[in-house]
Amino acid sequence: MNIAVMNSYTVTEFVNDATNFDTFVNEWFAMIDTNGGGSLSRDQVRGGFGMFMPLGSYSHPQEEVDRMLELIFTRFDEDENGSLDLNEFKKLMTEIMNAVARGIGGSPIIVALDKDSLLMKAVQRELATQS
Ligand SMILES: [Ca+2]
Repeated sequence: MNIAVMNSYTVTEFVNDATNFDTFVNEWFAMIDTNGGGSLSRDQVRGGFGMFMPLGSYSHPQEEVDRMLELIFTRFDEDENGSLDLNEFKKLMTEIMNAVARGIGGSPIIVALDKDSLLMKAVQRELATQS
């Protein structure tokens, strides 16, 4: 667990850094696409939530997760083939990070982060660009 200071800028800059964000999205996609099929099924996305939102996997009842998956696929499975390809997944990740940024707001906050968490990457990037 690391302590970091961040605000919405930390996250939006991370998303706006296209090369960096693409790498990040590709890494997550590869990690969630456990069978290397090149697209993510509902079960894989469900598993993915456990990885990037550890809170969700324990504190949210199954129906809530199902409802969230339903919403995600309705909105982001643009070709309606029942799975998310890399492009669709990238839009989802962009949306999630922007939602996180709005939640944080413009004032600096102190957060405790696991080293592998989504936000940790954003913080590390900000620190790297400052030095
Ligand atoms: Ca699709």
